[in-house]
Amino acid sequence: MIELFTADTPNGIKIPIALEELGAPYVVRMMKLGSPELRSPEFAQVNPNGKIPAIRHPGGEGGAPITVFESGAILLHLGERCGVLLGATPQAKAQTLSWLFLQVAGLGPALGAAGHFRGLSAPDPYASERFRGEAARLLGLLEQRVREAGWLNGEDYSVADIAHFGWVRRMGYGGFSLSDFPALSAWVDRIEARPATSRAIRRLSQAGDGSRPAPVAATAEPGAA
Ligand SMILES: N[C@@H](CCC(=O)N[C@@H](CS)C(=O)NCC(=O)O)C(=O)O
Repeated sequence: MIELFTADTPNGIKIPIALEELGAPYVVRMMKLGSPELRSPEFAQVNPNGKIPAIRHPGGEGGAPITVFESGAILLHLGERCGVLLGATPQAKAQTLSWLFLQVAGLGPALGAAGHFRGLSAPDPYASERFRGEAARLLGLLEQRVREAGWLNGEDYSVADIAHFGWVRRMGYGGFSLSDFPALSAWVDRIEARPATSRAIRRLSQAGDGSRPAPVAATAEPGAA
């Protein structure tokens, strides 16, 4: 069984959506952001960087668990294990990687920083404009891609769409409105209409906020991922 360490955030929702698409059984360990548990030695065994999302499952050398952190790495790891959600043709696979990396290295950090500086009691105009401007540019690029290609890899639904979905649906945090991005708005609706997405959103919302500490030290239950 896969253990998923997560929270109800734009990065945290990506992995349950992928797991639900794959039909892989998993147990949710909700982690409270800002809690000491994220920086604990036990959780460092799963993610030395002390952030969610991260996963742990059986299958490593000599019975050791396999651990993966960084949402983009987890999405690729799961897609490779199951041979799905990565694109069917060489060009679609290449595009899946490209748009996935643009999310984790580009839009995610830009929207996160735009939201952070926007939320300051005394906003710094330079920082606000820098990150808001970059996020706006990237959202414009995504809007164009989705309008022209449907799905981000140009062929079918993939981990690239899942990665961007978590952030695009929460673009309000960075001071943007989906109503200004009609193609992205329709793309969000299409992803939200997928049964796997509804199940993932429901599962996280029912899992609490991590106030009751997750048993990080527990070893993963036996069974194939
Ligand atoms: N690049 C990482 C970002 C992970 C990240 O920033 N996670 C946030 C929640 S969305 C977190 O764990 N914050 C808690 C902290 O930094 O203490 C990924 O894509 O997984």
